[in-house]
Amino acid sequence: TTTHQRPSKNENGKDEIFQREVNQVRMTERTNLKAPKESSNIRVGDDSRRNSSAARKPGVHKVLSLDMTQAPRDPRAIGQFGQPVDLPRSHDADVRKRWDEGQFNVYLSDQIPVDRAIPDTRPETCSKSLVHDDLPSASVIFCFVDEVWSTLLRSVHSVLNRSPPHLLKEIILVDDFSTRDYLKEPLDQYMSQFPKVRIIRLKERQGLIRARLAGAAVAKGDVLTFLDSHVECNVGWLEPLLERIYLDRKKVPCPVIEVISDKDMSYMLVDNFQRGIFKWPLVFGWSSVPDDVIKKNNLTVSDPIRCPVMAGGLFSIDKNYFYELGSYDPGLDVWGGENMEISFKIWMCGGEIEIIPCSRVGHIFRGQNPYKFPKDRQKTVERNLARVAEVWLDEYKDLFYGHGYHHLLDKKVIDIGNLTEQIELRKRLQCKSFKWYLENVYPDMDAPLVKAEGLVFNRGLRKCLTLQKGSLSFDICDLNKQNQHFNYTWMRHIQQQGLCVAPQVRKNGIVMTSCDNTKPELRWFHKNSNSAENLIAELVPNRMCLEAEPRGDLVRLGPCEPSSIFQKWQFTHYIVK
Ligand code: LR7
Ligand code: MN
Repeated sequence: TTTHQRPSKNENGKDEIFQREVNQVRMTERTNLKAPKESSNIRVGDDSRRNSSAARKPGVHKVLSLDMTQAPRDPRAIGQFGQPVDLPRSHDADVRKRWDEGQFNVYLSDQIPVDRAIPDTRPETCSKSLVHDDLPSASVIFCFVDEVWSTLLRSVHSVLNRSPPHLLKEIILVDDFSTRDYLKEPLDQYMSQFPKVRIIRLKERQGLIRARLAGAAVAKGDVLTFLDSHVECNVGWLEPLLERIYLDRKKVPCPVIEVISDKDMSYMLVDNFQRGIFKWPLVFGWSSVPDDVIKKNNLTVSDPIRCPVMAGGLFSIDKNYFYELGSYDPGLDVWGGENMEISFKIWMCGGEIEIIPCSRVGHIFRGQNPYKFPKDRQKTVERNLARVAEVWLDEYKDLFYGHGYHHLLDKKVIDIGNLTEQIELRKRLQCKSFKWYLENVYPDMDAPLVKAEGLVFNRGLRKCLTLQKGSLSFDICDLNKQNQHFNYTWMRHIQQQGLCVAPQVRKNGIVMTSCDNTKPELRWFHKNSNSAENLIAELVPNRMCLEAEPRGDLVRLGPCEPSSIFQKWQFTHYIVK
């Protein structure tokens, strides 16, 4: 097992990396495949199956593993069968020169057949599993902006060649205002040989979220299947997805997303039992299904895996259900956050997200976005996430803001736009709370509502902060005294009920005021540790600290002095270290 690293979607500047375990796949016996007999050969665009009695008969059949029956056109081509290509060093300059066109090895991709074979990485039982004959049909939607020619074509060919024709209603290519010439007439020309492929051109750059909505709006199939434009669908990928929706239209199945190497273009198998999760502040990642969940449910490698969140790019959803859910928040711009939005929406409003191990699609993971953002990239993504947090996270949104996004609360700094419709939608659908989601869908998630709580002990006085008749003083520490209990929150408030400790700069005093997330002056820096630490007023100039007056029982604001024990404070419980 090797480790494939790719940057996470964390946009707050930290270079957090989520790792996806991958394995190189050996050449399979497919290499020796002979040309198939005519009869077993189902050609692209051939709809004859629809009218055949076999397809009409109610019942089930084995998943169709279409192009397994066909030998590839050119078995000796490089990259064939998904094998890694090690170009001689003499090509390094060419590789480098073209890298930025797609943020992967474009030079190599252009030399690999657009309809190459890839290894069948499904668990063994998959090719024998049964699906219904009367599955819903799918519209496959690819959105792209300035996608590389060879990868866009490979994506389309993999769908055409590996989807049962009677289930593939159409392929919709949504051009999100690309600038490259080859994506204009040459693309129209090329795709005109495939009656099922339609191209939609957006008149201005909309971003992938609104581009998907534009594709969905014209789709004629029963099911929408969204894919990124640099993927390769594996054999038998479609039917297992449609089968889940057939069984329950509120299931939202995702294929296993495998890794196409950005360097050598090899197709790599990922580990079993991986699911999509998030960490704060709404950073997507992969993690193993907890062992107790596998044991309790007797999960085998081919069973669907319930996922707290989806990666975003690759999934099928019943078209009507997609619209019942209010589709995507159309206020989300360009890239990012929409996977969180749709995931919370699906789970909280009665649906389910699953990864289907018998459905596998390779995706080129890239280190950077190869296209420009109309506005600042970081600002775009954090604005999207703030919209999601405001609509879906309830009281847990403090955890989002508290992980490096405090600045988003200042309405003068960023305008996250109008959310009335999204909030209305959530009410109308009678969706459950985020607390319910955490408890029922993602119980292993760590989501404490406060960072520290309990008594606030001052090391100098050896007494505790006490709130009496609206003002702060000290008293002998006593866990039974409710007026000595404070929370240190994600907003960095020192809080009792709705009241917050606030610095009064002119008098070097301290007052209690109503807590308000948008007021940075109510925030205190405090290192969570088991020794007493300073409480530093965030917005006050010249670093001022909360301190106890050594002789009185008063609290005041003083210039921070690292050695002063009267400025050292300790909460009873530190929930977050
Ligand atoms: O403005 C844009 N317009 C577009 O049409 C920006 C992008 N796009 C297209 C783009 O050409 C591509 O086909 O949208 C698709 C997705 O963009 P990528 O490939 O740059 O996204 P990604 O693979 O880096 O990121 C993942 O997260 C995104 C968050 O908004 C989307 O949900 C992507 O679909 C998603 N990709 C996957 O889930 C594949 C697995 C990667 C992971 C995790
Ligand atoms: Mn992608």
